[in-house]
Formats: sequence, structure tokens, C-alpha cells
Amino acid sequence: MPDRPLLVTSALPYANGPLHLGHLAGAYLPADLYVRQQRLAGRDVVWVCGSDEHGAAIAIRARQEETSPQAIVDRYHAELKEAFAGFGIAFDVYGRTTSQTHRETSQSLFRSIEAAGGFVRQTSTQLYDPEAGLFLADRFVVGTCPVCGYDKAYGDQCENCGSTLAPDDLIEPSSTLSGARPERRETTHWFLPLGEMQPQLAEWIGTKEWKPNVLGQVRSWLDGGLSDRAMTRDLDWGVPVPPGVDGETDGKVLYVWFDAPIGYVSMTKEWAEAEGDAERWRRYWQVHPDGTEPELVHFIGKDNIVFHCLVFPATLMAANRAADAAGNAAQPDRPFVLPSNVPANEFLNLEGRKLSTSRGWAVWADEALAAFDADPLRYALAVGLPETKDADFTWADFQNRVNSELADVVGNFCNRALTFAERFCDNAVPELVGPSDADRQMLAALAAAPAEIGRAYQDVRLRDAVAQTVQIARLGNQYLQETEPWKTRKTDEQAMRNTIAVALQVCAGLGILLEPVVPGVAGRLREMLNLEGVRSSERAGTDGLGWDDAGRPLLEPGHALGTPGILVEKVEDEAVEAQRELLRTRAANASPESPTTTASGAEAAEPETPYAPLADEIVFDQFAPLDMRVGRIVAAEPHPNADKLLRFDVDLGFETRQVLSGVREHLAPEDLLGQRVVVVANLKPRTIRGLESNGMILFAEDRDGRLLLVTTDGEPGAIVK
Ligand code: B3M
Ligand code: ZN
Repeated sequence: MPDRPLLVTSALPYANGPLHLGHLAGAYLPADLYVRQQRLAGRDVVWVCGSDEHGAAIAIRARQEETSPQAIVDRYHAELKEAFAGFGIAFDVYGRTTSQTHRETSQSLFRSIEAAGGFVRQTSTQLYDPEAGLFLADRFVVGTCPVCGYDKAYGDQCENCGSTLAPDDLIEPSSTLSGARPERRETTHWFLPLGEMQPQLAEWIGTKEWKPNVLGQVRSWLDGGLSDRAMTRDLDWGVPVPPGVDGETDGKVLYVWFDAPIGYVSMTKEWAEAEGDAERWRRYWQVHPDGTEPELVHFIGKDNIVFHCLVFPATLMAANRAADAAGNAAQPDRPFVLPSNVPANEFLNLEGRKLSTSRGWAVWADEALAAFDADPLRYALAVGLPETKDADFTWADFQNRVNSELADVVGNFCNRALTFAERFCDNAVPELVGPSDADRQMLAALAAAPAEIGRAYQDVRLRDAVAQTVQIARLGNQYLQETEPWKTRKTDEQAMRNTIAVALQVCAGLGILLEPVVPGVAGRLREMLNLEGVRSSERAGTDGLGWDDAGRPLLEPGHALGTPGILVEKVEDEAVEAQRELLRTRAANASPESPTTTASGAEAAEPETPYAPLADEIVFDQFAPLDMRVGRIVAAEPHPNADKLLRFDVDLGFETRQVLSGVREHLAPEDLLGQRVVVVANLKPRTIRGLESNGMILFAEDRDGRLLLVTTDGEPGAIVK
């Protein structure tokens, strides 16, 4: 079966802040690894991205800085583009959602959905700032939390007690723009009827074998029941609601989460135009006349899951239905494909703490690139991608990974083979004559590598793919250790020449296999091997080497090599210490105020990411059987046989009990000692890995999956009800 055309997208970063390593590890480096490999494997792939230049956050930021939104996005679009290029992030196109093509594309989709009755109009009361002349988006209202009384709660959430709020819930609300007291005004918006579309969405999702972290989130949204979502806003910055649709369009723009994903389509159009074939975008977005369905893969961070797995697919479904309903033979539009995979990543923490741009706790791409080459940064990020759970980036780890793996394993192996060839084989590839078992085994391992590593890429198991790539170099080092060419040079010259011949073939293979991860290193390696112009017999006549070529002996006997040199520089202690210092100073100087205005990436979207919806209603009789008590933790230590568990002794007043909790990755035993917590005290005992647990301590799970203590002032034994 011929490969389906593949469209890859990476989340469009908001053009209101610079790029940091957390962004890179979320939606960009993973996609870059994947796409580079797919391109090498000969896949018909286009990868689109661009700046997300709309949204209330940018409009507000402009007001605060007394400049125009356009000036803000112009500045950051250029910065983002440059930072991506510096990291070798090789999009096929990097567009902007302020482009004319994008405006037309998103308006035309809006209009056709509207015309086919795909939206419902709803009127509601919202807070309006009479001084700024604006309706206030959630985060632009502060006031007193009705739940805990905290006086700086936002319109969507109280950061003190964590309650989810609506702007209307706030006591004494005020506008963060002008300080004015907002008025209530009626406004009408176009809603995507997600409630009504839920069965269709659920059926479609039901066929997907996506990552568990992605499906888990989607299911919890579906279980909670989808509610209709407004796809327009009262704002003066954005794609205007197209005139001519039924209703008042003045002062209304498309909701940024309606237009931004359509940016993927507009940017594909712009790519096609630049390629000189304006209609070619359809090949990657629409079902082909022969029924072929292109594949659509969205790389995103976990905070964007609901939009990519439910809201955008719903938009595309609505557009498809509209095209159907129109049924116009004059302009038969083929249906859009829905995403085939959404390999969302979790978050990257930094030195053990959550990334926070407003608190200065971030590593900016330009700073990192001023200190290091892109490749070592790419490598360290790639081996530690937050693929299945949040991951932590530390400078110590960075140094260690680069020095002990990229330099000591990969760099060292290639260097040994190349310098040996230079000194003892006339800097040319020797002929392999009568290979030994060790020679054959090494070549067999190389031959198997492209398929095996390729599978990991195909399945978006990128950490595995990178580890397996380094493993080839590790085997290479072991092979040199075993065959000892420095000895056979004197005792059996042909054996030495065989070793070098084989080792050089492995280097050539690595020159391809390393390309997705560390393109700079791979390019230098190919140069040292003088691979330019080399083709495998399978690819004679083509203009490059492909992924599968990595497994084939590419080098002919007598092939002249280039000049060997250092492939990977080690990272010095001072260099990483300087980075740590930079981080410390910035964090110390940062003001912890107003995270929304400086936020980008994960933080910016936070207000859009509610916790899982409420579980089904219960009656009091279902709650009553729970006997919860206050307990004081009097001992806390790791479970001797389980990595994830802590063992506690909890004083419940009337007795002290052993309780086990799976919180070892989240909390340090010494921080828990003496704390008064809530314990479900009548839970049936359970034995886990040899220890009995007599109850359950309650914890709060926050947005990034961290568990936090729920403490109380009650005394041990007190009843919690
Ligand atoms: N700009 C949110 C974010 O950066 C948003 C992504 C849009 S993808 C279509 O998290
Ligand atoms: Zn509160």
C-alpha cells in the first residue's frame, strides 16, 4: 500500500513571548525528530506551524504596554521564527494567523458552517469594562473569591483555593485593565453545539488508539458531557466575524481557538502557493478522489488536548456537513480529514520546579543557544522528552547526558574509527576480507537498526528511538574493544583492516540515523566520512541517502575519507554553572505578578484548561458511609519494595496505623512528618508489595499532575464530614 500523504502540525505558539525549552520539548522538537525521520524514510510529508497572533491576551498586553497588538506580534513572530531556526526546527512553512490567506480561510469556514446552520446563537450576560470599552475575558476580572474570600481571585479561577469560578461569581469585581467596576451587558455569540455533536465525536474517538494520557483526558471530557462553546468574542483584535452572516457582527471576532487550528490549513495553503501549486494543500487535508485519506498528526502539549481532539475535529465535522448540505456541483468540496494521531506531550519542569515565565523560571531559547550548540540541547531534551509523564530538565543532567552519551559514546566511537583509519589505513576504507563472527554480528546489528528504530519513530516513541540510535554507537565501541585493532595491527593486519572497514560502515549508518536527533553532528560526521555523493545501490540515481540506507554497507573499499575531527564537544562545568546562576538571578528578580500577560505556551493556555468535569451526582447516603478522620503523620519513609510508594504511620488519636500512598515522586518524606492530614479511616485494608495499608490519605492533584497534601488544623481522630 503506498504511503498516505502526511500532514504534521505543531501547536502555533502565541506571538506574545519568547520561546523556552519547555515549548521546544512539548510540540516542536518531538515533531522535528518525527518529521526528519519520515522525510528520510521517503514519506510524502508536510510540516506546518506558525505564530498564533490573535487572542485576548495579546490585545490586553498591547494595552498595558501602550502599543498595538500588531507591534507585539511583529516583534515576537520574528523572535520565534529565529529561535526555531536556531534549534534546527525545520518546518516546511512558518506562517502567521494575521495573514490574508488565514483571514479568508477562517472566515470562509465560519461562513459555510453558519450558512448550513452549524452554529447556535446564544445571548448571555457578560462583564463589560465601560472605561476600556471591552467585554472582559475571564482573566481580566479580579475580585474576591466567594469560596475562600481571597481578594485576588480571577474570573475563571481562585488561585488560593483552586475553585473554578465564572466572572459573575466574583464579589467586588474589578477590571484589570482600567480598575473600573465592570457592568453586566448582554451579548450574543455563535456557539459550536458540542453537546449535540457529542455522540458523533465520541464515536469517532472510540476508533482511536492514541496515547493513554490523551485518551484519558478526552474521555473525562466526554464523560462529563460536552457543553456548547462560543466561537466568537467581543474584541477588537482577531479575525472579524465575516459580514453578511445572520446577526450582529460588529465588534466581534472569531474566538482565537476557532481560528488558530484553521491556521494549520491556511499555512498549508501558503506552503502550496510557495511551491508553485496553490491547490496542492488539498492533497494533505482532504480525502482524495480515489478515496485515499491523508494522515493528520498534531504535536501539542497536554494543555491543548481538548481543542485538538474535540473542538477542532468538531469544527471540521461541521464544515464537512456544511459542504455536504450545500451539495453544490459547481464547487464540489471534498471532506476534510480528521486527526489520525495527537501525540500530546506532558510538561517539562525545570530543576525540579514547574516552569514559570513570570517567575523567571525558564530557560529561554536564545540564551541557551548563546551558550551551547543546538545539538547538545536537542539531544538532552530528546532523551528526556515528557512523553508519558512530566519530565524534569536540569543542567546537571544536560551536561551528564551530553558528555557521557553524545560525546563519550557517539563522538568517541566515530573518532576512534576515523582516526584509526587515517593513521593506519591511508585514510581510506579498507576491504573486508574473510569477516569474523564479530564483524558479521556488528554488520547484522547495523542492518537491523533502520527498521527497528524506524518503528519507534513511526509509533512516536521518540525517547526509545534516540536511545536505540545511541545503542548502535555503544555496540560499535564494544566491537572495537572486542576486536582490538590496536593489537591486531601488529599480529593480523587483515583483521585490523576488517575491523576498521566494519566500524566505518557503522559510522556511515550513524551519519543517517543521527540526522533526526542531532542534525549538525550527523552532517559533520558525513563530511568526515566524505559521504557526499555516496549512494547505496538501491538508490542509484537519487539525490541523497535514505533512512534504510543506514543499514547497508555504504562505503566501497578504497573510498577516500575526509578529515577526522572532534564530533561532539564536551560541556564544561563552568558553562552549566553559568546557566544555573542565570536562572537563580532571574528568578530572584522576577515579580510574581500577572502571569497571564507574559505567559506563553503552557501558562497562557492554563485558564482554558479546567480540571476534569464533575463526576455524576450522588446522594447523601452514598457519602455517609465514608469515615474520614484527621491523622497526624508520625513516620514517613519509602516503601522498601515499591518505587512509587511511601509508608506512613498515622496517629488517628485512638490508634496509630500504617498507611501506604503512591506519592513518592511528588513529596519528600521529611516534608510530611508532623503534618495533619485527612484519612479515609474505614477503608478495607489492602496489602501492597508485602505491607498492609489501613486507610487512605487524601491528596489534591493539581493541573500538572502533582499531588499536594490536604492539611487540616483538626486534632488527630477528629471526624471530617
Ligand atoms: N497558541 C496555545 C498554546 O500555545 C495556542 C496553540 C494553538 S494551536 C492551534 O498553548
Ligand atoms: Zn478561593
